Order: sequence, then structure tokens, then C-alpha cells
Amino acid sequence: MGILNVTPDSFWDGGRYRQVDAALAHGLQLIAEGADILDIGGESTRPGASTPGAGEELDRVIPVIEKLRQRSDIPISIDTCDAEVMQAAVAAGASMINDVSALGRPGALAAAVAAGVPVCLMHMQGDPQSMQRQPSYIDVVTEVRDFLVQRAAECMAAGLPRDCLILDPGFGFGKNLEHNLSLLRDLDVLVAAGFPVLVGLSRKSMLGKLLGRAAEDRLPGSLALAVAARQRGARIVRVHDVAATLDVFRTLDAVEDPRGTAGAGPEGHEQNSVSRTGVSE
Ligand code: 9MG
Repeated sequence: MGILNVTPDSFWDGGRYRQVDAALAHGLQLIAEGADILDIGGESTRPGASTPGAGEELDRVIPVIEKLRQRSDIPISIDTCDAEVMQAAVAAGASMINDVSALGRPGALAAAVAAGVPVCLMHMQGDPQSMQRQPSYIDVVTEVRDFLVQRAAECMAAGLPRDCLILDPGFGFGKNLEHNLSLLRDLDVLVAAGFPVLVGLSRKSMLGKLLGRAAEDRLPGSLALAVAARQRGARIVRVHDVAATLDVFRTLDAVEDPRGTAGAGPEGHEQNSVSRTGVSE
């Protein structure tokens, strides 16, 4: 899943794709790099970020979705917590909802049921304004798993089909470094709940804490975290760096399944037969 933030203030790419043409070009670039899904967001969820009104969020994302829809049939995920934005984005051509508040805002659950598209439910302790102040858990792995399973049950009771639900532990959302590492180390506990698992680890501040590196120098760390998540059963990996992540996954595919290289050219440089296991299958 390639990330396309159409925001002024996201931690890594904030402000770069505010103009529709720049966002469209970047979306097409992510598709060319091999993304299976594009996640388009108009509200930053970085710690301390403020919430734009639904009107502003709509102005940011809808033209980009419409333009991309004219140029590609790639599945588009709308990254929003707002019911009105969900509804408008799906009408404009989005076919998935990514909600970091797990459909917790007023009207969001009803909007998702009406939309009838897959939904990613993410765990967050607190809200983006306050979540990193003092995150606290007794057992982060089971608490996050139990919250997500309970929320999935509530969503199913409200009418969302089970096979439309994707769960996400929400790395960095009300979690300190130890919490994040425990969640990743024991990701199989969440995977065992039986829903596809999505992870977002790309260039996040946990890598800043771990390696002492700024966001622009966190690609190697991000790739290592993506591999760790894939090895533990993550099915969708939300990343800024699609080409680099796919190179790593394709290489692992070839090592893990020798049939993955069948049909590659004599030098083994072609990409036509290596599956994208770990991204969308
Ligand atoms: C929007 N967004 C930022 N980080 C994210 C993460 O880790 N998961 C999901 N689902 N969305 C995210």
C-alpha cells in the first residue's frame, strides 16, 4: 500500500503533494513502482496534528481521487475518520476505508456499512493531539488485540461483513518504543485472530528513537520493519517507499519460493513472474 498524503503537515511528505497535479504525479509514480493499493489522506495523523474541517479534507482528497480514477484502476483507500469524507471518497472511486480511529467518530460506522467496502480498523490509545504524552498498558499485545477483535465484533454486529475487515495495531499511535517493538515482535498474536493485518511502520519516529535518524534517513530501518512484519504474517504494508519495499519482498519471495524466479530473464533481472506476496495476496 503506497502512501499519498495530500496534507500540509504530515511528518514525512507533508506539503509536497498539496497541489492536485503533484499528488496525481506522485500517485502515478507509486503505481508505476508496483503499489497494489494507494492510501490517500487529507488529514495528518502525526502526533499533535490538528483536525481540518470535513470541507477542507474533501477539497484536498476528492479531486485527487477523481483524477487518479481517470488514469488507473488501482484500488484506492481513503485515509479518513470522517463519515462525510468516507461517503464522498467512495462515490468518487475509492474502494477501501482506512480509519485510524476504528470507525469511532460519529456516523463513521454507519457510513462504512453503507459504503460496503473493506475497512481497516486501527488501534490508537488517546487521540493524535495527546496520544504520545504518556501511553500506558499492562500488556500492550493482548490489549491491542482484544480491542481490535471487540471492535471488529461491533462492526460486524452493525452490518459490516467479516471479510471486509482488516486490523492494524497502530504503530506509533499512543505507543512508546517498547510498546511498538513488543507489538511487532508478537504480531502473530494479532494475526492469529483471523483477520488480515495491515501495518504502518514506514519512516516512523520509533526508528528515530531506535537509530537516532531523521525521517529522510530511515529507509533501511523501515525496510527491516516491513520484513519483520511480513515474516509474522502482515498482509498489507503501508509504505512511502514502494519500489524499495517491493525489491526487498521480491528478493525474499525468490529465496523462500524458488518457483518465484520462473520466467525471469537469463540474467534474472525481469520482474514479470515474482509475486507480490506480503503486499496484497
Ligand atoms: C494514516 N496512517 C498513518 N499511520 C498509519 C498506520 O500505522 N496504519 C494505518 N492504517 N493508517 C495509518
